[in-house]
Amino acid sequence: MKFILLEVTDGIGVLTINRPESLNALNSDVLAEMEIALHDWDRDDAVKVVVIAGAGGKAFVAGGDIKAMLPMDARDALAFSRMGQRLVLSIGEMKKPVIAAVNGYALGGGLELALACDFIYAAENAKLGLPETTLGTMPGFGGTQTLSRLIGPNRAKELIFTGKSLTAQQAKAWGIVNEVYPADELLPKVMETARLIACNGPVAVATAKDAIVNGAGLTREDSLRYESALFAPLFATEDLKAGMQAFTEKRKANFKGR
Ligand code: CO8
Repeated sequence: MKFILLEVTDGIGVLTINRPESLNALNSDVLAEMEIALHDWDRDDAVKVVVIAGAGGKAFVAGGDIKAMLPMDARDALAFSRMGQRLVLSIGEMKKPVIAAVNGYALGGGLELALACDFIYAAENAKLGLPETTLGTMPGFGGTQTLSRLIGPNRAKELIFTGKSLTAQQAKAWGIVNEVYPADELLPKVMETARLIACNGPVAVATAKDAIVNGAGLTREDSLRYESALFAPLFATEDLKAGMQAFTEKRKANFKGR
């Protein structure tokens, strides 16, 4: 891989976008490498949780690569947007939880990528926004949909129409970011949370993610039916018996992922 770094420690895969000279801007090569890496990790039992970060300390991702987008025509733009959206959808479909560690700028496609993750922890220096309209374009990597579903259409419109950025604390107040930490504590805190998740039953975590992601578009009744349909088969897993048995014996369960 040329533009991403991959490291697995204690069941946690850290994918670091590594183009610091361009503030980790996303071009089609970065997207292609991410798609392959995430696909592989989702099938790898050694990886229980995924963290996405940006190299260099100044940015998570400062957006789609403006220099790569400038010469695009409408056909190229459609292909680029669909490629990015495929990545967004695949993160939602992954069995493994994906946490975004936002250090510095998460702008445009960078915020859209972070929003595609299951949740975001940010450093105090983070700046989050969708400045695409300041460039004469608009979010094309899922942002119009993910942001308005997360914070409501009115706040999403304000951010997208003005292109202004939020500080990490403002983004937390708006429900975009779960937690904010000093920059040097961000990755350790993300890893701490990832380790907590990695201790839990992998099938249960994956199934809960499925219920939340795929139940969201259903009617209330259908979503509850969907939840039950996912809940019931967990009782046929070894992990559920191991988890409940361990509780009755006042010890920690050792989950096997089946
Ligand atoms: N694309 C390409 N290069 C970038 C980008 C970017 N988005 N952001 C920064 N860079 C480059 C700069 O050009 C510069 O390179 P060079 O030294 O060769 O000139 C280098 O990174 C460092 O950047 P700056 O010198 O500008 O650093 P500053 O600290 O002065 O400013 C900012 C930092 C404020 C983040 C500034 O770089 C900036 O405004 N960047 C652009 C932010 C932006 O507008 N992002 C949205 C882009 S559009 C988008 O994301 C649409 C995506 C939709 C589809 C995606 C599908 C996958």
